[in-house]
Amino acid sequence: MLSPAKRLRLRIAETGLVHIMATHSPLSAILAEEAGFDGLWASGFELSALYGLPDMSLISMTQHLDMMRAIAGRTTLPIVADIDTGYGNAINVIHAIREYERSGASAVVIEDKTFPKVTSLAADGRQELLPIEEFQSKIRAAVAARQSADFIVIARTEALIAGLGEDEALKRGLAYVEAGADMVLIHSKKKDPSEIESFSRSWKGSVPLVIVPNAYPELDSTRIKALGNIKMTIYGNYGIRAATTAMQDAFRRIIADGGVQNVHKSIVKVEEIFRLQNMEQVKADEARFLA
Ligand code: SPV
Ligand code: MG
Repeated sequence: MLSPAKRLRLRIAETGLVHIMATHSPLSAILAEEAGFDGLWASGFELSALYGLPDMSLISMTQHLDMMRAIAGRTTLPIVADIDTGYGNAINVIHAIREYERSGASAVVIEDKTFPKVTSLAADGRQELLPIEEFQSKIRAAVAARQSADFIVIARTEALIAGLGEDEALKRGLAYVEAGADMVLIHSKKKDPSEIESFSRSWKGSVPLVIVPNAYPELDSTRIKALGNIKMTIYGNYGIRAATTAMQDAFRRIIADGGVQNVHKSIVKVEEIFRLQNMEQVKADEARFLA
């Protein structure tokens, strides 16, 4: 049996572009697996939102790890864990890598912001970056701490998010490759893909790129593949947004209708939830062990 990390590496090599869906719960992970994604993004933004909190280093590593373990227990897909800034300095990163790898992650993304971070897409968010050398040390620490060579360390630069421009972003990306990163995630909050496409065309690094097309949704797989060096796309907040849309719609209709008499026709039946809960297995176990 190949490890999930090995399978993720093979899938990247085979397809040239893996599609990674954001999750905030085991249920959302099961739905992403059934829909056909290549892997899961254990998103900090989504888990923060699930708690009704902003994505600003308020969720602890323990909370995020607990959820990631619960997700790993209900899916066979590889998990890319969003560990934000790595929860501190290089020493914290070593601890985080050990914990996440042991808990079933196949990859981590670490970003070059200072702790505590501010969510990337907020207009006028405070975006402060670490000095390059300090972040290189965190990447070196991550690479040294992994047990399996298949575990993927992704370095994320927030240079474009911080408004520092493409030259700084390229410089940082190359420095992180030199420190041992397996892939570089380039993020942008510009409402069109021009910054990302330009970065991709200028990228001379020896490792492939990762993107999170949240702000520029028109960058679809055909356009991404045409760029040639982006091998992973993460659908960063689509799980929690889809869930929010569905709940807002159903909850408002129940209030408006004065009951559930209409809404029940447009949502899944409880039998579908039983299926997702694996109730069949419970029934079989009952027959076998409780008879
Ligand atoms: C996340 O999903 O937690 C991310 C992507 O890091 S973003 O929120 O766009 O920064
Ligand atoms: Mg995040």
